[in-house]
Amino acid sequence: MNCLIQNFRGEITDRKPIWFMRQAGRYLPEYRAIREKYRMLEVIKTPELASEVTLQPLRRFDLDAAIIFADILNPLMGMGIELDFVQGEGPKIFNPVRSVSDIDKLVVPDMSISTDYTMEAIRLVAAQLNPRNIPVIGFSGAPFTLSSYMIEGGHVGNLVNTKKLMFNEPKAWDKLQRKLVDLISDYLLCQAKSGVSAVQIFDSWLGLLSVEQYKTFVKPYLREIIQNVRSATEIPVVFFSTGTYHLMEEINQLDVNVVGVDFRINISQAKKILDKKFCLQGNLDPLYLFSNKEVLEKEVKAILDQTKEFPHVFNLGHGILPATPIENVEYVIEVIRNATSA
Ligand code: 1CP
Repeated sequence: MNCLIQNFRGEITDRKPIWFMRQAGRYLPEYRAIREKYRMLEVIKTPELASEVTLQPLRRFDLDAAIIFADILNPLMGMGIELDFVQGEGPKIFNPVRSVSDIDKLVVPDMSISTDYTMEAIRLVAAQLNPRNIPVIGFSGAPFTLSSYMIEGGHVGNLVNTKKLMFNEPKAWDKLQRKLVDLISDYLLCQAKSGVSAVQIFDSWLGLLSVEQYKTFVKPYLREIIQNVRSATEIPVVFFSTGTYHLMEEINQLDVNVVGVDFRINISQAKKILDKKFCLQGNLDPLYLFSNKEVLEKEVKAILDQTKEFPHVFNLGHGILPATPIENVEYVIEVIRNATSA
């Protein structure tokens, strides 16, 4: 079995598994070359291009997994959400969801059809990587983070519209969450059928909620998705969020295999709060990739020292940034490979 999957399943291995969130992206010249010719959505919707971009970082670096190239937002197009990725601005939604009637209009499509392009990209990548014993990771946004984009219409900011809907119209919120539970469960299970070896749920903006808000407006839906996935497939499930130190006791109750830890938390501290059963993933601050080699090495080694005694997958504490120097990505991997025995 691949060392990443072994750790995800609760084993400690000699080889430290490594992958980076957003490992396919603008910091790679070969990615920029593709993006000069094709729009973001074209890359996502063309299986050969999505597969090519997914494989790019694995040609350069000694990584232990690929993450399928897509975005958390494109699956929403099948619901009737109109969106695009605007150069320099990030995602933009042209028909944000603000009222009960907007929510009523949203459909829950069959994801094997509406995101057939991603399923085909997964099959293409898995055909290349599985013979080399390298797993493909699938993913989805979590209902809360997806809702925040759907409601705000783009970058989430302080969530003013999202919280307004949550607080003033809890029934409408529930209706939206139920549609997203069905969509996300179907999406993740389709990815499992298409050949991913693990799935990661991104709840990137969860840290903007209080514990009570989490319990009321997020927890029941998240639990249902995890339950749906776990009861239908054996593949490990990763839960990633940021700014959620105050929610660790809650995250501890999720029935997932792996907790993605962001860079704000000391990873050994996170381990103390969380049950032994979890593998942890993370958590180098992506900004250390802009520092000098001495600082970078010290920080990488600090994470290695803290994670010797439990299942752990090395990753960043959030996505890799577009201006990241490639040689520093190489250096992180070199430090890890030299410091650990395999
Ligand atoms: O080429 C470009 O200019 C597009 C930049 C880009 C890329 C490379 C976007 C727009 N999305 C992606 C790919 C992507 N997004 C992946 C691919 C696989 C990989 O990791 O290599 C993944 C897993 C995502 C997930 C994603 N998209 C998240 C969750 C993770 C996180 O960073 O918190 C979020 C919040 C998004 C929304 C999004 N899409 C793109 C941008 C710039 C953003 C963030 C916008 C914002 O700040 O709100």
